[in-house]
Amino acid sequence: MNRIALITGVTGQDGSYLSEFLLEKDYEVHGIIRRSSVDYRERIAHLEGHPRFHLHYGDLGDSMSLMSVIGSVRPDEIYNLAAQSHVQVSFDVPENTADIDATGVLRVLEAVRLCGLGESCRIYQASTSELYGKVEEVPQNENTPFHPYSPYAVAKQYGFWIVKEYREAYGMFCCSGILFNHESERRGETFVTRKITLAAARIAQGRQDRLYLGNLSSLRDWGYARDYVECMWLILQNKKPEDYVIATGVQHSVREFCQLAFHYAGMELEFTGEGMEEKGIDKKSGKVLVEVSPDFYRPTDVVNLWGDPSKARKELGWNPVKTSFEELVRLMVEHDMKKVSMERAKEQIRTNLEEYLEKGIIK
Ligand code: NAP
Ligand code: F7E
Repeated sequence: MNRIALITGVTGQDGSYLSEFLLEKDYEVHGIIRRSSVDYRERIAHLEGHPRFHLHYGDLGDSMSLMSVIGSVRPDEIYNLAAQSHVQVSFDVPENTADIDATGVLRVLEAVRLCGLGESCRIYQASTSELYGKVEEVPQNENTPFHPYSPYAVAKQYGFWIVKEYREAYGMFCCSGILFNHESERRGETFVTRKITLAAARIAQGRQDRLYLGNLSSLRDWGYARDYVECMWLILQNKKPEDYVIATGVQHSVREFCQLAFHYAGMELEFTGEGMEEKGIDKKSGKVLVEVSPDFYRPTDVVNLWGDPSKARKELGWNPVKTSFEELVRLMVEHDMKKVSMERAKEQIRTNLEEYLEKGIIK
């Protein structure tokens, strides 16, 4: 019998990698998707039609849909990855963020309990280093106090504690992975890493003049998403339900990410000036390629995230540095250089076709 996993947030960056990972491990994988007026399943399109991959409509804001899917699928493992996951956006939609990222977790836990699966179903909750927020200790581990510093982080803090509560009150096997930033070729295009790699590729190919960013000095512990989904699975295979910090243990600034990404795209950046006046200049041409814009500053920003993955390394046998920072940036830039080339080629073909149609060369 194949084990059955249910993934909320299956269309997201992590959901897509986790689906691939679990299918390779012979799981039957079910995913919850939202109805959308446009097709937003690009990341999992290659999995649709797989005999062990099934999608169900549902929403973390809708208890009935969760009860219905969980009750019919009766999963052995649930990976609750669904969330309004953008920190800056959480300042614009704080109520929705709280509903999905906080109460949504409670809805999943209650649905499992009410469907009579409390003793058999293991639950992974996608928690976050944003809980450390205005950090009280560097680097951060499982014992570092939380100081959430955005509506997103406050909502995720509820998610963390309600998971712990269900574990202690009902003896359920539910755990949180406190994951530090993890990126990939599938990262959403408005997160800083992907925004940078796409811009570097567009600038290198003459499709964009300049990149505008916010706080260049912000520090992050960036890992590779493909490596991190393995840890989600390992956490649920553990003997005891426990929470784990998942990070690389290596820290870099947004500025450093930028310099490396532009380097892989064939440009060497030099940063001059300070604060809002800081600029990234192409050493060869002297052109300003990166500027700071107040639009990308947050009302409160988390600026010093650095994880200590010792517990995960020791207890789960997980390798936190499988993919190095340099390799991650290179992978993302290479992917985006190809993506931009493809876009250019498609546009050229469209222009040629339009011209041929206009001239009557083709009908
Ligand atoms: P992502 O790419 O933004 O994906 C989020 C997923 O949640 C998407 O599939 C989205 O569906 C779904 N979703 C949003 N609202 C929903 C709702 N109301 N009902 C059902 N599904 C909903 O995020 P990610 O980077 O894969 O992250 C996965 C999880 O890990 C999130 O919970 C995030 O907060 C957390 N996390 C991420 C990181 C990181 O660095 N990536 C670090 C720590 C924690 P649509 O496609 O329909 O929008
Ligand atoms: O910002 C700074 C920004 O949006 C990183 C989510 O997956 O990881 C992610 O949240 C840093 C911040 O990610 C721009 O101020 C500068 O300090 O890429 P980000 P995030 O906020 O760390 C955590 C762990 C999660 O849980 C979340 O779900 O970069 N920054 N300039 C910028 N950020 C953005 N987005 N855009 C800029 O132009």
